[in-house]
Amino acid sequence: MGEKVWYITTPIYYPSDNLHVGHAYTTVAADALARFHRLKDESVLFVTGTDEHGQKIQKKADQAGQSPLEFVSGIVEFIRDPLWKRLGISYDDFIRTTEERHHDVVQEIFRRLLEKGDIYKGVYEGWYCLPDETYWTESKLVEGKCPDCGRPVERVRQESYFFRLSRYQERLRQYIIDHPDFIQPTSRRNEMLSFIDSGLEDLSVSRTGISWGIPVPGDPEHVIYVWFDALVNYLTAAGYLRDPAQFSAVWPANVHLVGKEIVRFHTVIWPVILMALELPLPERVFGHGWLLIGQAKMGKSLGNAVNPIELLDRYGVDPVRHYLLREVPFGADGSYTEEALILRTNVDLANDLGNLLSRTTAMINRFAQGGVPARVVEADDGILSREAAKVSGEVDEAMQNLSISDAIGAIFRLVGRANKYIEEQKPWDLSKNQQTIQLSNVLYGLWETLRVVSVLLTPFLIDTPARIREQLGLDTPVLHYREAEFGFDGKDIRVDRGEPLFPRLEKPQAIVPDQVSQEESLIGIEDFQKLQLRVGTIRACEVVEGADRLLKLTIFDGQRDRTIVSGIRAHYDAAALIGQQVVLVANLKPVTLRGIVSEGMLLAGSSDDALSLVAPITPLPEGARVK
Ligand code: ME8
Repeated sequence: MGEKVWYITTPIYYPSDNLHVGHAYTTVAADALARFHRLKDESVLFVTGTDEHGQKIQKKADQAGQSPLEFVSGIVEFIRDPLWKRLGISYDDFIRTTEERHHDVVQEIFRRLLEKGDIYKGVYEGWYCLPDETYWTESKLVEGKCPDCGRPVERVRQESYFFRLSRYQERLRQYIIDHPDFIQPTSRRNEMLSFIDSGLEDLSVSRTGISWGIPVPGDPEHVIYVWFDALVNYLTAAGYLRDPAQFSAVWPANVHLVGKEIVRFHTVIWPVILMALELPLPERVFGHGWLLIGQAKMGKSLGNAVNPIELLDRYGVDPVRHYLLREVPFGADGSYTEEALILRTNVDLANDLGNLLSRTTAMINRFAQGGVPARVVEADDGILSREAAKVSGEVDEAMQNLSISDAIGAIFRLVGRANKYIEEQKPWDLSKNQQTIQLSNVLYGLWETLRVVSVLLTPFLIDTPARIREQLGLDTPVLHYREAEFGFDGKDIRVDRGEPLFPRLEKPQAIVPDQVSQEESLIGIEDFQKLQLRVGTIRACEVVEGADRLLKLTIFDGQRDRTIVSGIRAHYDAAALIGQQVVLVANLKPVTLRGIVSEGMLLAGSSDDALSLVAPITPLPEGARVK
């Protein structure tokens, strides 16, 4: 038997409208997982697609004066290109439920279950939620409305085919108990267990009076319920009944990634269909949280959907992916705001990562004439190599657990550690003091860390890993996760000083400056020259007791240590500031704060809750004038 293919799916989306950032969220997450497993040399099948049948789509098409197939085809094309293409979605298969391969599998499954008696014909009388395409019994309604979406339901009475969920209630319950990883996160598992305990009734799996769907075999008055049709896509794409060799390599799926509102379909109806077919169940169904606008779910019908194409136009693919993958712990709900996207990009990508790269390449040019220095093991403190090894292990583990945001968090911890290492090691002093072996090791360590970071970021970001590597002088793509460890020989490699990786972004409202107020407050150069701004290095830092906003800093300004009291305590850990360079106003009249004489002021940028000290991008001698 060949190797098991790692099979991951997203929900197949309704092409009833253009997709929004919520759909991009699931799809980008699945893509990162697929890319991660490919980087580990596994064969991967990553499938996404569209759920094209059902009454809701038919109504939309009628309104647009088009046939349902015409109507959805335009949207589906747009989803594939430009939407998924520009987001870098590396799907292996895109399944449309209107394809013949799917039609045949759905009918065959229906036929088999009819034959087994797991599907039977009866009369359905109850409630139907059209937007959700879901049937409900009286007892499950909440205040007479759909318990999932809160919208009105309509009364229906019709002949229908039923699927015997009730027959499998106990078996399903036991399966979920015996397989603690089947439904994740755990909170969703508990919800499903109590749903099952409240009793499973047989499910109506056909409708009459609509034509846009797959007909029940032998009874074309009935079309198959759209959720039954949709769930089967996971089998169709795996080659079920069509390609036995592919199917045995692919099935069962490793992960069905879905939003939390459709976990029930995937962990009650879907496993029972598979049990009835005597097929193994997927390894896990992971129900992630929602992106919210304010308190409400971002959604097509709520009028608060954000168009991913606009974000891509404005920010480019990597800031958008980074934000979606990093901002919210995977599994939880989280608010979407454009301000948070900008802040994330500035802090992580422009500042931490961008600065590390520009400082490293600048120092290699300045102190090693652009050639990657060799590592001299005896003099190596191993700080960065150990941290890199630890982080690549953590990323691996987090990705196996689908903790995508934690994985990226670990990578940026490594970036942060390397930035701090520069301050600790002070390569400019090593150069001045001609400590050449130590200098080589430090520069090599920084270069290696950035190379490892380029490997670790490969599943998440599309262009950035190659852009980092280009500046590092590497023209080879990342091929394997194993490359995420120290030991690369940088001999003969020339480092390039390229463009900044990410420009710092302005807040959207700040992009258009207010002309009038700007002119009123213009100053001449002579005003600016009154300010003496100088570079200093923080030598000591402590909290000011009894003042929860203040830190007391000792800063060397090139001539002497001066004390400055600054209101930045909420934003910085005192110990972490030691060794950092800052810009200070050196000719400010001293003031006494909390009994301490403060001789100057630190420059910092701030907006709303964010604050960041201003510092030279590459280190400067203390006392250097800023102008
Ligand atoms: O449910 N936050 O399709 P759909 C996070 N066709 N994710 C969101 C989201 C949000 N605000 N909004 C949507 C269907 N999603 C069925 C699926 S599968 C056999 C059939 C994502 O177009 C999330 O993955 O309504 C959610 O489950 C999916 O889009 C719903 O997409």
